[in-house]
Amino acid sequence: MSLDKETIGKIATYLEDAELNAYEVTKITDDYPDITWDECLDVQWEIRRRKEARGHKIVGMKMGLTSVAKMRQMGVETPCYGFLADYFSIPEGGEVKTSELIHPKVEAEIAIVTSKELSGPGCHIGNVMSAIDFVMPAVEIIDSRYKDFKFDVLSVIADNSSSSRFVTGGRARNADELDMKTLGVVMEINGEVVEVAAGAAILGNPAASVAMLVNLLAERGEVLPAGSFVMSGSMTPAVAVKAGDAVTVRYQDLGSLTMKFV
Ligand code: OOG
Ligand code: MG
Repeated sequence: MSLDKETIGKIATYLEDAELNAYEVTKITDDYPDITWDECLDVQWEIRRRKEARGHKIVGMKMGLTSVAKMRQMGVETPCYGFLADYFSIPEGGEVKTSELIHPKVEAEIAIVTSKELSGPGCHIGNVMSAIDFVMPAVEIIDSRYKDFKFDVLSVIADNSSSSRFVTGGRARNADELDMKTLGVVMEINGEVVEVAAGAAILGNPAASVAMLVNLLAERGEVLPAGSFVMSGSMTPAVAVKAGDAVTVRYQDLGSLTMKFV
């Protein structure tokens, strides 16, 4: 089956309206059971185009479902990607307004900022390692627009891979000062440790996740420009949060990140 431009636009409106007005919708594969991977990406790129047309800047990319912990939690075994718009960014120590979100969850991630353009196909971890400007800690706040946070890989790709908010900062480090595989992370909510993990949870190494992103972008004739900020995916299962929660994520060698849900 192939969906025409008008239908792609209609699905983009359906999902972006749900994001902007913070309400749940049924997953798109219920209405379009034959929708393809490429068409779901067409929807995501159309949502991105519309945000840019309204004056928003795209400030980074994210990979999702790159750890076994996340794949198990969501019942989806295929990694996905999404974009980060300027208004997704919450300052370190800042407040996340739950009234703007549906059912937020937090994820502990490692972000990589690149110094060179990366292009696929055939991009591998070595290419990424040689293009790392620095590494930063990041916490993603995901918020699926789908009812009960349940979806399949096609639906989630169209929904910009549940992207919603993120916090970064901490202590940026050069890649040669770190072992990203053994880099440990501790997530605390209201002072209680809720998850612990290490960088190897991300496809063996967070840099492998960036290589995968580059190869997925190549399928659409896109490259990852120099200076890109990329979140490599959650090392831990995502943890649901509510107004009143204080979240601290402590990273080995990268400092810590805090935020408050209001
Ligand atoms: C999809 C996005 C997952 C991650 O880091 O694994 C993701 C979801 O679980 O809603 O951002
Ligand atoms: Mg994530």
